[in-house]
Amino acid sequence: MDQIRIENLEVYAHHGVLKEENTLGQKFLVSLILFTDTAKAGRSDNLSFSVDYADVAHFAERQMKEKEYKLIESAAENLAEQILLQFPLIDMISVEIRKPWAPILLPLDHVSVKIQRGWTRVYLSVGSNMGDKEENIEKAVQALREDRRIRKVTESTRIQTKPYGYTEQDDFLNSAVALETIYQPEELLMRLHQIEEQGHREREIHWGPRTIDLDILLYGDALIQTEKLVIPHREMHLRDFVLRPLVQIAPWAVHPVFHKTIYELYQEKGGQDS
Ligand code: PH2
Ligand code: MG
Ligand code: MG
Repeated sequence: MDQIRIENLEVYAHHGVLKEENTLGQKFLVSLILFTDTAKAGRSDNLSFSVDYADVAHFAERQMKEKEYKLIESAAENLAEQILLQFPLIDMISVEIRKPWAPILLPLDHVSVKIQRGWTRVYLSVGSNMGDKEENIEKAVQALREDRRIRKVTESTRIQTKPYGYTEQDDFLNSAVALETIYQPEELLMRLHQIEEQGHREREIHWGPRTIDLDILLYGDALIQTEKLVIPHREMHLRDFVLRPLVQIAPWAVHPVFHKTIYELYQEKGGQDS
């Protein structure tokens, strides 16, 4: 991916854990790498197809001065997020913040943090088998669309499916959703739980009837296995009600464990109910 770099932007600000740092302030050096496709701007010589580095630099200086943080980690996190939200052509950003005058009573060049953040493509499975199923799904998708940390939401068609697993329950309405997000995986999980709660999801029987269920299938090509979260979803490749809508919107997405496309996984299942 192409890069636009802003190196060692000097900003006088007041971040710090120590009181002297907050009252006196000190010099910060901010370096940004903007990952963005410059081809169209390059071919046309037209700035409107690119990101104006002057705008980004001024925006960054304002962000660094406006809010005060104890940690340069927080200053960097905030700066990365605000720039990603403000400049949609930036897919990913590296933010480095240096403190050349860090008051630690020892000589040093500088201390710094450097982080990389960006928009990650995510696929969700959506299901409902209680109440007004269409409306439950519609509301959940609407909530995703309205979240500023989520963009480019597209939904497959909604299909009626037989309950898989615990079968003594009503048929499901299922769909798949593609989106991009700047939420970290666990943050996204918490946000989805929030949307489920707003849809009056009651967690009673495991795999039982539910008004709305939002499951993360893929998060970029991340492999995650914690107590709370397993990505890729551990059974996505086995479930027709997941693959059938997903293949509509992401046939060439690659499962990062099996190294197979969604299309291949769907074909292997033979499009059969499972
Ligand atoms: N979700 C389950 C269990 N079984 N069956 C269908 N057809 N659709 C679902 O969304 C579904 C299911 C657990 O989340
Ligand atoms: Mg589920
Ligand atoms: Mg779930």
